Amino acid sequence: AQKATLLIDLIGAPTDVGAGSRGASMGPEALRVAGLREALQKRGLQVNDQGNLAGPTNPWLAAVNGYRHLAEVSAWNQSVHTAMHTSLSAGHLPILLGGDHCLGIGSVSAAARYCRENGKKLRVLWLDAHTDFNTNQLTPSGNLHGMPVAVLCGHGPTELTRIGGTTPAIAPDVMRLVGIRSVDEGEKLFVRQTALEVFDMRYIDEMGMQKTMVRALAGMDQDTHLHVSFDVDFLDAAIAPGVATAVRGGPTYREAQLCMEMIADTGCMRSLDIMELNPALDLRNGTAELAVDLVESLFGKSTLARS
Ligand code: Z70
Ligand code: MN
Ligand code: MN
Ligand code: MN
Repeated sequence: AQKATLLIDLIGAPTDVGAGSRGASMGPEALRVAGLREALQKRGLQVNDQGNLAGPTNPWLAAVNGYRHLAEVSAWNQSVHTAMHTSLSAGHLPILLGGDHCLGIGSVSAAARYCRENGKKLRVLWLDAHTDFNTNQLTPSGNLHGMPVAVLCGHGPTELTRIGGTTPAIAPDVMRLVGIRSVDEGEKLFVRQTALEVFDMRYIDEMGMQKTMVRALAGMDQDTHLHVSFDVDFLDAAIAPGVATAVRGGPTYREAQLCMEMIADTGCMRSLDIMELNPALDLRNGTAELAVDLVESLFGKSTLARS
């Protein structure tokens, strides 16, 4: 019954200002070409494609004070924050079509603000090869897509840390990072100090995806708003070449599908990001099609009828 009334807003954010290579700006259109809206409609969901947000172009400049394109990243995140918060406040389920993962700042801060305003508990599932926990002191690149988790936890420039109205936007203990296999040296220590809950690939290899997801999703209830931030580089490089930094040793199709199915089973997901898809590096839009397939699982596609 709830499903019939659930309205999905697609919000495109065509930019790569936070990335180290160009092309994620084409992500929203690639997801549309791969049939995202139609796939969701086939699941009985109502979908409103809002089109794309507007923002500054990518100036492609060097880092200043450890940040590349801080002003542009801030502008894009302000727009994303407003669009996501407006959708949530209307009772809709927003899906952010990235765009590089720096936009997780605007998106997660919107979910956090919505939860604060409506007395809900927040859980954030960060599906990624990377922890995205760099600061301007730790970053090897200056690329802000390597910093959104740190910014959300209050570590970063005020232009970004205060986008959600309060700093920090989230407490580190609402985060669960899954699929991690690439962390920079300085970043490792900071992740450890912060006691971020990380389910890295070694953990998944030893425990299996099923037990991993039971743990990552533990402790949620009907008052929990689950935000899923899906960096497409979460997936193994062999099945998802259409990302800027494809990292080997990631979840297989079967592991990723189980992960998505178990998220769907909670019934708690209320917002979603699909990030870092880079059509310039993809093969015949195959990574976009794979992302759409996995999003179908996120919204309850299953092999057999479920009770
Ligand atoms: C590296 C950095 C990164 C992608 C995040 C990489 C970060 N840790 N790459 N998402 N695609 O530059 O901070
Ligand atoms: Mn409405
Ligand atoms: Mn990421
Ligand atoms: Mn990543």
